Amino acid sequence: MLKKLQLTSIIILILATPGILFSSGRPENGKIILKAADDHELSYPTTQGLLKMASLLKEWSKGRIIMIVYPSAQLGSERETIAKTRAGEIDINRVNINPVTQIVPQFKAFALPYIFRSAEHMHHVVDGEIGKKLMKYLEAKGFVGLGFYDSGQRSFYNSVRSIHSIKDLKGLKIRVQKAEIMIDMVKALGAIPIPMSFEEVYTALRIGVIQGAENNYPSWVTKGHFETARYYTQDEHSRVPEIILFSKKRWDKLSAEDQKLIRKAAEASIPYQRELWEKMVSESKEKALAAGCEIVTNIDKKPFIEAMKPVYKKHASELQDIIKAIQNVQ
Ligand code: GTR
Repeated sequence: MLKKLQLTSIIILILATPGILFSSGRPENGKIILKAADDHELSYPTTQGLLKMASLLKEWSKGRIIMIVYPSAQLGSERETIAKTRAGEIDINRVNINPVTQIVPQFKAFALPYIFRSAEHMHHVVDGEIGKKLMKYLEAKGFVGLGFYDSGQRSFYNSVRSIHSIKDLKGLKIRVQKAEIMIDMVKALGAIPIPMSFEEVYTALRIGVIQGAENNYPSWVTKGHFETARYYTQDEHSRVPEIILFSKKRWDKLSAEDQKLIRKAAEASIPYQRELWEKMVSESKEKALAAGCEIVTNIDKKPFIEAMKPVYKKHASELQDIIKAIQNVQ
């Protein structure tokens, strides 16, 4: 199935690019060329979501709006692409909410440990009024938010031992995204947080600079982390979504009709991404088990939830209204 997706993606990319490969991103012959970044490979659900958006845009604009998707962090790490998007060098950027919390702290509400009860709860929150409200804060920082993709639950994995309780995490060097809330979360559990970019994790695990990391099943597997970090414990400490950002600098130069079309294409790609996501989670889990990895699913989460109190105290005290609103969403 992945091979089929990859082939489709390559075909879409080729169809979407004739004659514009070396474009500066500015309109040529009336065409609008949009540069899009993702740090996952072509077959990953988020990149596939962007490719869906690209093909819809091309179809609906009759070939006038061309979106070129650059996968596998070709345009830089998340932190770099976020800066480039703000500067208008990248038009569209699919990133995780964790690094965005460094720019728009209100988004910490979506990154807080155990804030969402389930995938459905998260969908209702991010797709509803709360999601729209938080997206508005992006504009003053140079971004327009187009929608949220799924990223499932994040859990710990490591190369040393299987984790059955918090004490098993003690002293382990765990890579985290460059986001204070993640650093504090790992500290609160007695492990040592090591912030580094996603692209460095594979080698860092191999050479033993870190002993573990935390992520969803698909990232653990597609990035090859499972080859070294063979113990995964489904503690599900966060369910932080992905977001599609558009550069405000570039957005403001587009006509209202084109803005509408782009929003519509992004929205239409969301259910597609979420469907692929579900499949990818089970495929990744199966692949890791077949490779002999150990997965712990029956962990008591109560002590983990309890241990997160300092994280809430430090990061959520100004977010009480949003947190209440999230909890009230059914
Ligand atoms: C993944 C996410 C990536 C990146 C990565 C990380 O779940 O899809 O964009 O944020 O986590 O841990 O850096």
